[in-house]
This record gives sequence, C-alpha cells and structure tokens, in this order.
Amino acid sequence: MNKLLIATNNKGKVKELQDLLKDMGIELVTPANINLKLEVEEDGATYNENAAKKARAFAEVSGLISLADDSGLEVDALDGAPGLHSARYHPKPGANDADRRAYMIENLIGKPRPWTAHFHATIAIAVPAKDVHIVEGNCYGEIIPEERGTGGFGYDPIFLFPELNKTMAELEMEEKNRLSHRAKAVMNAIPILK
Ligand code: ITT
Repeated sequence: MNKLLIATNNKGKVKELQDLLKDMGIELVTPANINLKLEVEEDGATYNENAAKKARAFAEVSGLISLADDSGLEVDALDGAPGLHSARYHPKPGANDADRRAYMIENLIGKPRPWTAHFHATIAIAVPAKDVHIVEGNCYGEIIPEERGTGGFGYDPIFLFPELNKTMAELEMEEKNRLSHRAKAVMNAIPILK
C-alpha cells in the first residue's frame, strides 16, 4: 500500500488529517511513527510558501510522499492578524493556545462586534525529488469574547459558526471535518492524492 506522511508536529492537525484521509486507501504515517523529529522554519511570505517548504522538507528526509498544512486565523477587526503568525501570536515566548486566545480577545475588546474572521488552510503535497501540489480551503465565522467547548485545538473555543450557534470546539470531530478550512483543503487534495 502507498504511504503518506502527515508532515506536521501539531497533534490537533494530525488527528483531523488522519480522520479526513482515512478512506483514501493509503497508509497514513506520522512523524512519531517513523521517529522523525523535524522542525521547519516557517519564514515564507505566504501560507503556500510555508506549506510547500514543510512538505518538501519532510519528503526529502523521509523519502515518503508528504502532506503538510499551513494554516491561520484572519480576524477582520485586526486587519487580518494573526494570519500567517497564528501559531506564534503572543508577545511572550512559551505562550500556549489558551494564552493566545486570551490575547486575541484582549486586542478585540472595545472594537465593534461581530468580530468576523476566517480560517485559512493551505495543504501542500510533496513527492520526493519531484513536484509539490498546492490546494487551499477557507471557513468563515466570528470570534466571541468567551470560550465555549472543549474539542479541537488552537482558536477553536472562540471561533463561532453563527448559523449553528456553535463554536468550532463544540463540534464533534466529524462535524468539524465537514466544515473546516482543513476539510475543504483536503477535499481539494483528494483528486491529487488519487
Ligand atoms: P506545523 O507547522 O507543525 O503543522 P503549527 O501549529 O506550527 O504546526 P501552523 O504554522 O500552520 O502550524 O500554525 C497554524 C496555527 O493556526 C495553529 O497553531 C493554530 O493556532 C491556528 N489554527 C490552524 N488551524 C486551526 C484550527 O483548525 N483550529 C484552531 N486553530 C487553528
């Protein structure tokens, strides 16, 4: 069976991608499965550059077809921040997801609501010593000032789908994996993977 390396160090992404790709008929491998510890510097100017860089680096080191995700949350009232910098959006080094959510709300307090926002995901699939394929997905909602739900990761507890009156963290993984930016990008990746 063909193998695909899920080229991310983010455990939340690993779980979602494993679920999204489970019916593809390919063996999914994580960096932990092959004892691979690789940190790629995300110094690109775009999600696409960073995703391609991560996928290429993992493919080169592992020799496996590698799928990387570069994603972020863009908040309109923050002029699109934190965007590309979502994983590092905090003045203090060593901050965690909860610190970043609190920091985002601090920066939004006083600005008129709704705090509309969208998640973006770029997925890059790299074939060792060959090409890289890029696909994208977005999902739209708003940031709320209180946390709701315990599922998912990152900004999920403060990202509301107004039409469902549920945050991303209040969704079952199966629901998040129908609606999310990552799910949409994976849908676009399926023909390429096939
Ligand atoms: P890898 O680079 O190893 O994949 P990372 O967490 O550093 O892991 P990114 O650079 O793509 O990944 O950062 C994306 C950040 O955007 C992530 O750390 C979250 O803070 C946020 N994010 C992305 N997708 C999300 C989602 O589905 N739910 C909540 N937050 C998300």
